[in-house]
Amino acid sequence: MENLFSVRMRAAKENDGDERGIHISGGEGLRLYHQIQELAEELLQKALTHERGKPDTIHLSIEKVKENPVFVPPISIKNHEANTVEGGREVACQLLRNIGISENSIQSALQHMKKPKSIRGAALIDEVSGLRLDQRGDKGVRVSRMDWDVESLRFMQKSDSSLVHQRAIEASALANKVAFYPEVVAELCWSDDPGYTTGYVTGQGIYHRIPCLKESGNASGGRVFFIRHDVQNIEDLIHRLERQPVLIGWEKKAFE
Ligand code: PML
Ligand code: MG
Ligand code: MG
Ligand code: MG
Repeated sequence: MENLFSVRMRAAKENDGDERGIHISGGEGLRLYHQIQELAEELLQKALTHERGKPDTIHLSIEKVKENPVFVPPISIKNHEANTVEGGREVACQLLRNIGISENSIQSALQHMKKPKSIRGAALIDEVSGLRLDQRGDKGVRVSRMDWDVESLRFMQKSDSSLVHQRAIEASALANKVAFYPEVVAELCWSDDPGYTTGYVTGQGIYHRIPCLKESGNASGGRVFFIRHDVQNIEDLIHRLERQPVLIGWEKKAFE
């Protein structure tokens, strides 16, 4: 039985008045000791060559995970079609309506996603009122300590061609962790990277990949989690989103 390590990177550009700077890129994974170097190098490469620009600070943190990870079986993936941003966003909005998210909340999420200064983590909003529930401002909630179980990913890749793209692999690991919590009804995401225009909606056990969620060249994006209206303890949910180690897949082995 081997220990797992959480390997995390965040890169930022300096910005007067904001000690954490402007977000450039982030990434992470859960790996065994002998795999740390490989992932750390990949993440450093990602930070140094990112299309959002050259960072002034790069934080790389490597930490032994002390809790046993929870295995979360992956949700299914559905690929949608759209040729225009209007069309892509309409697909996203219709999916959110079908999941039961209110029109107020959908509009509030879109306003958030269109902000020119995208936040580093996710915004948590009420599924009915659309009001922001976390108190994290520009930082948002960074979902952390999750990764695909490698064998489960290989298995999923046999039936789903979208899981060959590194982006889709990383984003779906995060989306699977988020969808696992019953307090989260749905998620809307598109990248803040100007060149990447595919995003997704998750809800009711499906990761819906949607092309054309923004114009190429646009650096606005992020994540919104729609939270059940009756959730009392938002801080407890935030703690699990940030700290609970989760492997996406089916359990075959145990870690000590
Ligand atoms: C990001 O990298 O910032 C988010 C990417 C979301 C879309 C991932 C996919 O292609 O499925
Ligand atoms: Mg990212
Ligand atoms: Mg859920
Ligand atoms: Mg990004």
